[in-house]
Amino acid sequence: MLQLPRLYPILDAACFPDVAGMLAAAEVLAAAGCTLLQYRNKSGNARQMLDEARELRARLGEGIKLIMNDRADLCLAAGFDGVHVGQDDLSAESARRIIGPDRWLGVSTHNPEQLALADQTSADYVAIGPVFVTSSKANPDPVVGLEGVRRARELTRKPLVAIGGITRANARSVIEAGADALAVISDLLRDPCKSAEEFFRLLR
Ligand code: 3NM
Repeated sequence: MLQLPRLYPILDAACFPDVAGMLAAAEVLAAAGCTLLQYRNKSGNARQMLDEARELRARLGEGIKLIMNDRADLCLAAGFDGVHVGQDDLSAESARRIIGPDRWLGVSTHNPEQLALADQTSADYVAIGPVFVTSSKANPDPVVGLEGVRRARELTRKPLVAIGGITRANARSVIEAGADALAVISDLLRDPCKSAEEFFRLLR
């Protein structure tokens, strides 16, 4: 089974003024000690996404695990380490067929039914969210709260990633509810280095 780091930053292209800004944030996060990053781009076309993903790979080197959001094909093309699929993307098994047995596969879930189904797949980790209110996702599912994280923990032995509205202020409570790792977009944006270091300190 995977050993996920506590902090799982997501680089959402929409949160940066340009690609250079996103790449700079990625480098800062890597320098601060992050070893797992997800690249997310809900509005770019395939070519833009591949260019940006390859640039991330080139800048960050092989020492960091890079996960592609949604697109198993681009995961392979960019030399990423895994793909993360949502409920409207390829199914876990279809994504698995594309990426093969060794790359990481993550699946988003938003309720106990989805989580129990994801648990039966070959996913390497499952995500549950949104834990709290988030403004980083269009049309988010209903908030599951810490109770949703506890319930998810009861339903799977796979590594559990919590996502949605997670900040330094609530991080500890989410881990205590049973999450193995915290996926974060907004609370890493303003000062990625300081924020990542504070997350690490809080989650030790
Ligand atoms: N997925 P922030 S919530 C990308 O519920 C994403 O699956 C979610 O961003 C889910 O840390 C979310 O800024 C947004 O709240 C997370």
